[in-house]
Amino acid sequence: MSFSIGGGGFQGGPKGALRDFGENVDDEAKGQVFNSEVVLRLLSYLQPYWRHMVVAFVLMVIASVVSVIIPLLIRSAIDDTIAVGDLAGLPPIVLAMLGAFVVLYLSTGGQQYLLAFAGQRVLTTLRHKMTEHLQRLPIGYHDTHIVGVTISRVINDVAVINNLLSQGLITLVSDVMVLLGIIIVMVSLSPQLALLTFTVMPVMIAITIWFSNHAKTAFRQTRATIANLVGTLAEDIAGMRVIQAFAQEDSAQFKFDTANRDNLDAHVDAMRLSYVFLPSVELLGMIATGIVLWFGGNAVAGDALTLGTLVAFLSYVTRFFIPIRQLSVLFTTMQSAMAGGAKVLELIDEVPSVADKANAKPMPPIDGAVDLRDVVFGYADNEPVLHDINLSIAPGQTVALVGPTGAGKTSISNLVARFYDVTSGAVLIDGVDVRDVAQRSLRAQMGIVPQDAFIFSGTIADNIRFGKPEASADEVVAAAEFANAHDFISNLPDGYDTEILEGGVNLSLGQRQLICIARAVLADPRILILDEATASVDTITEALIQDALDRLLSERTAIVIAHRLSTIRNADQICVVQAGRIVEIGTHHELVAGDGLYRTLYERQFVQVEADLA
Ligand code: M5T
Ligand code: MG
Repeated sequence: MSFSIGGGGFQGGPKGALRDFGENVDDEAKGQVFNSEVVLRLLSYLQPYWRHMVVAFVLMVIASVVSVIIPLLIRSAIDDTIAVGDLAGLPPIVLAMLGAFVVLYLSTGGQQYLLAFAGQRVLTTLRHKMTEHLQRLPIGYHDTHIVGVTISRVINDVAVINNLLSQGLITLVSDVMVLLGIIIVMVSLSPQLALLTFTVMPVMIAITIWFSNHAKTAFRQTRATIANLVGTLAEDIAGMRVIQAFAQEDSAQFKFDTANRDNLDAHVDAMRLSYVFLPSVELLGMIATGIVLWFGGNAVAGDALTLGTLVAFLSYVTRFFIPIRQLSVLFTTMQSAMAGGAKVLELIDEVPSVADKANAKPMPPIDGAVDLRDVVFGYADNEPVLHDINLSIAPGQTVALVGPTGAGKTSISNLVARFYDVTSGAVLIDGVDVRDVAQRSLRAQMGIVPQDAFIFSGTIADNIRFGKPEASADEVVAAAEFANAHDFISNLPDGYDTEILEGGVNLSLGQRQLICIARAVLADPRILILDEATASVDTITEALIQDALDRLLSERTAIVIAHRLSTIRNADQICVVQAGRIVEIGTHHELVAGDGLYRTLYERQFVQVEADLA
């Protein structure tokens, strides 16, 4: 079983805060060992490799048969040559045994190679499918799912499935075959000795059932505690700045240590079970060997049995317990694979709540008219956060959304970009309902500069050309110049090739914003949505940003969630949003002349600023 979070790039966001990270493991409580629907669907992923699987199966049959035959060769060597003093027949048998070992070696190795080959490819395909689907799932899905759990599905759950597909199923078939083969040969060699061997079976079955039942809980516990451990660690690393700022290292460490100790306890419990179970199986094997040796020895002395048969029998008894042991371990593998498989399929089956219609056409080149008509919208059912929103934006206009926190400004912009669908009413762009066109063709013509300027790891140039990967170096520089970012970038030692760390932490907030503006400039969207950051930057950067914004906004339709007075003053329309409704619309001068919310906001927030600027 693998719990590792492979590779770098693990980002447990603050979304996971205060959640129970182990929650996804609860599914395993159902403890299904076999779920035909899950198995059949997962097996369908093996279909492209059916030739590999057929060859692996044939090799497995060969290996099983050969491993059952080898003790018979030993018997023949003893009874037909050694015991009768005729050593002439010995070399061919020894050669045959050597040959058998070579066949066993090649068939086992080949089978394992083929299974790993197919298994690893299925794993890659599944991860591809899952991330492809994740990209298709709307923002609403990602906003409501814990990052760490989603990662765990793509990494850990897929890995358990691989354990089952590549090793489990074949182990199951080959163990059962070997077991049956051994039983048949043992019974035909000596029914009495076979029956004597089987006397340990009831005990064997009893302890296997006992182990399987306890292992179910124990291994489930290890999975739950490791998920919790990963979650805690991810959250701590994501929140390190806050932990250190509030000097909470000790309490964070305590929380981690608790999770760490729970994980230790769970593993010790699981190991203890294995340490009881596996030696018990060995012990039973020894007892069976003893029984065979005692009664078989007597039979050989009484000439009722040949020495070779006894030796072969002893060899079978030893082999007999290996598949049994493997099968009981397989039981737990199957269990996690069923749970993991169900979770993987659940993700792949997740129906996007915002999806293209079957006949969705691409959005024609956008002119830039945006209309919201009688829009009602809520994130959760029956709980609207926007009511009766009516807003008409002519091509090229800049509309500023202002209003108290939680009023619904970001929600309005979410609808225009169609991150969510309206509950009722409609969002029209150039008169076309956004639900009637393909999402990607729509968003490809829109630029969104989010509140938290998101920077990817990579170079500055890569970040600027994010929306237009084919852009030339000259275009990148031109966009940066337009965005007033060129000066600071060229002052960096590596210029446009400066490597940016994850999250853009080696850039200042103002620098990150300038890069995001350059990114939007290069993508040259017809409609721009800008969620201005409230964080204050120094006055020079502020002026640079404002200057860049003025130019960026002038050529296209823009919806700006504005906090800067200068942006708001220059807007063609100002929309005052309050409690999910548009309560005032007008220009700065119109609204200041009135005595509504805008004027209050303006007086409270901006008059001082304006005095400073004057
Ligand atoms: C309006 C709720 C939020 C608030 C209301 C973005 C978002 C919001 N909400 C959700 O339930 N889920 C979401 O993903 O909707 O929120 P808003 O539109 O974000 O308000 P705002 O942009 O005007 O506020 P602010 O603080 O950004 O100025 O009840 O809980
Ligand atoms: Mg907002």
